[in-house]
Amino acid sequence: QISEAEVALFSVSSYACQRRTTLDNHNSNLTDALSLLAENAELSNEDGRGVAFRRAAALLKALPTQVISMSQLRGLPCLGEHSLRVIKDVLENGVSSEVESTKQSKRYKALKILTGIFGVGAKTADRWIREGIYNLEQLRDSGQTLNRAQKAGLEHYDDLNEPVTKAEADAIGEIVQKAVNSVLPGSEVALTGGFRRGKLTGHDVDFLITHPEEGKEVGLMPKVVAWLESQGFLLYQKTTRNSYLESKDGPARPASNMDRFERCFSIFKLTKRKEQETASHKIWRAVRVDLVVSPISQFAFAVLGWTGSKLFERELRRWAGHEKNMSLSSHALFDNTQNKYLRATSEEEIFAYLGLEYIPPSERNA
Ligand code: DGT
Ligand code: MG
Repeated sequence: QISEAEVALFSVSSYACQRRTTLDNHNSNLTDALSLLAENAELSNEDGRGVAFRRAAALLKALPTQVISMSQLRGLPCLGEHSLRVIKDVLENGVSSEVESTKQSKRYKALKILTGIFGVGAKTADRWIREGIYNLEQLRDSGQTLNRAQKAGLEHYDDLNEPVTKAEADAIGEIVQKAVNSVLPGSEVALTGGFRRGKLTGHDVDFLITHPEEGKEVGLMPKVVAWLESQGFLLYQKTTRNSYLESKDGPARPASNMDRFERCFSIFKLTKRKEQETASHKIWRAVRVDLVVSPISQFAFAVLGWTGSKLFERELRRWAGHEKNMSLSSHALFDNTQNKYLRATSEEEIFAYLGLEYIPPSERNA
C-alpha cells in the first residue's frame, strides 16, 4: 500500500505544444482506453468529445512515470470528469467497462471495418450502417455505388490496413526522390508525418516537395505524378489543386485549418524485397502515400504543419490564437495585433515567434 505522501505529483503544462512527448509512453494502459473512446467519438461525429479524450490521453503520454493512483492526478490540466472516470476504472479494474462495451458494440465494429476502406469517412459509414451494411461482404452484395477511391480502397483493403514500416517508407522515399529529380532537378523531398517523429510504423507515408527557387514548384505535381504513373508505381492517385494564391485579394488569411497546397492522395505499388515475399507469392503490396507541394516561402510552415501529431498541430493553433492573438496554418503565421504575416525559414523561428520552447519532431508525439 502506498501512502499519499509517497505518491509522486506531476507538474505538466496545459497545452500539448508546451510539452515534450516522446514515443516512450508509460501509461499506454490508460491512453489506449482514452484513444479508443476518442476514436469512437470522432467516428460518431462528436468532435468535441473526441478532442477532450485526445487531450486527456496526450497529457498522460507526457507523464514521466506510470500512474498508479488517482491522487497523483490531482491538479493536472486536460482531465475532464468523463476521462477521470475512465482512468479510475482502468486503475481499479484493469479495464474500462465503457471501453469494453464500445469495443463489443455492433456499431463500433462496423464503423472500424467500413472506415478502414480508403475513401470512406464516418459519414458514409454511418449511412451504410443505417442501410444494414456492417461488413465488406454486405457492402459488396449491397450494390452500393462506390467512387474511384472507395473501389481502390476495397480492392487493396488488406494491404492498406497492414501498417507501413520505416523500411517501406524509405523505399518509397527513394522512388519519390527519383521522380522529383527526373522532372525538376534541384527539387527537395522531405519525409513528414509520423515517420519524421520517429514512429516505426504508420498508416501512410507523407512527403513534402519544394524547390529552392520560388515559383519553380508551380506545375510540379502533375509532372511527378505522370512520371510515377509511367513507371508503373501508382495503383491510384487523385490530385487536388492549390487554391491558396488564387484569391484576388492576395494571400487571404487562412480561414480554417484545411490547407490549400497541391496535394496528391495516392496508392503506391511497392515491390517487396525477396525476404518479405509471403506464401501467396504476391511480389508487391499497396501503400498509401500523400504528396504535397509547397513553395519554398511557405516550406517551414508546411513542414511544421505536416509533421503532426494531429493533436500537437491542433494545440499549436489553439496556443497561437488564444495566447498570442496569431493565426497559424500550414502556409503562414499571421499576427493579428501587428496585422502582418511573420516570415520564417525554419521551424525553430516559428516556435520563437509563438513564444514557445522549440520542440523537436521526436517530442511531438502528443
Ligand atoms: P499515421 O500516418 O497514422 O502513422 O500518423 P501521422 O501522424 O503521419 O498522421 P497523418 O498521416 O494522418 O497526417 C500527418 C500530419 O499531417 C498530421 O499530423 C496532420 C497533417 N495533416 C493531415 N492531413 C492534413 C490536411 O488535410 N491539412 C493539413 N494542414 N494537415 C494535414
Ligand atoms: Mg502519416
